[in-house]
Amino acid sequence: DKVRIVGVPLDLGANRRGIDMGPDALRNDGLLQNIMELGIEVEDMGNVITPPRPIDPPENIKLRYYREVICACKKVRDFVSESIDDDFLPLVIGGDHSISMGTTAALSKHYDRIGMLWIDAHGDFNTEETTISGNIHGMSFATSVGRGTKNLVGKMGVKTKVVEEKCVLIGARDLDPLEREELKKSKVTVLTMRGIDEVGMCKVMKKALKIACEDVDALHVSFDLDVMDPVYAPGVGTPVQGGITYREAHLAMEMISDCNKLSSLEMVELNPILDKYNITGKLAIDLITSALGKKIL
Ligand code: DIR
Ligand code: MN
Ligand code: MN
Ligand code: MN
Repeated sequence: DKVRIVGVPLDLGANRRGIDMGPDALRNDGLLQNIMELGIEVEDMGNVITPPRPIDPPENIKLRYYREVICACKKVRDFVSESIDDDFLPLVIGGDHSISMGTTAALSKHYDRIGMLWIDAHGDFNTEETTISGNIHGMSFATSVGRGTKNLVGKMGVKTKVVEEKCVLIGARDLDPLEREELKKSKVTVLTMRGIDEVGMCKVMKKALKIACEDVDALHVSFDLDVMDPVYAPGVGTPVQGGITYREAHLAMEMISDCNKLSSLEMVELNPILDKYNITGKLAIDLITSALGKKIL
């Protein structure tokens, strides 16, 4: 097994400063060492260059800084694509969640049928038409399955191979009204916090993996740290009460590792400025190692 790290210090897809420091915080907390200790070869491609925050206010308030976000995502696409060419599993560390548009574009160049787990308090299923905030990190799931306007969809120059019916949203508890309606009409399976409360993470993950791992040639896992309960992950841009616990998150990652289909992993929305004693960064590293095969026994 070989892993290549792609850092994306982007915060223009979100509305808060600080997320751009996520990738370096993870490195400082020992991301590489922790992966190496698993006996996995790991390379760090460093951070992609992201455009500076423009001085002028965004020209389209329903799609804030989309030119800059697209520019950064193209670089993510190229780094991730090169990693796959070189037989490395891409580990993309954010950065705000808009970077998924670059990752899924790269995967779409290499695979024909991609399943995806989107682990997030939010749906990220907005489009330019449904968004309230205008922040692109709330649109990256929709864009990755080809939904939305031409201002985002197709901008990576690759037709998406992420299959909507092979996508599962896990841990959702904060959906915007129109986003919610679009999700319900879509073929995405939504496994909410209520479902986790009712049947437990094990059953939820079994169902999710059955959908996203069978009859696909790649599995992408996109993990937004705000899916965690803020008690365990205070260092995120948009914390939401009532999230998953430390153990539930680990169980999910261990089950992902066990399915042997993982082709790429994203860990996003770490905000070191809001973190307390780096617990969110350290949690992110623990979760990454679990997904990469770390076992208790
Ligand atoms: C909200 C928040 N639904 C939006 N989304 C976030 O801006 O569209 N996603 N924070 O992670
Ligand atoms: Mn290639
Ligand atoms: Mn998200
Ligand atoms: Mn989120």
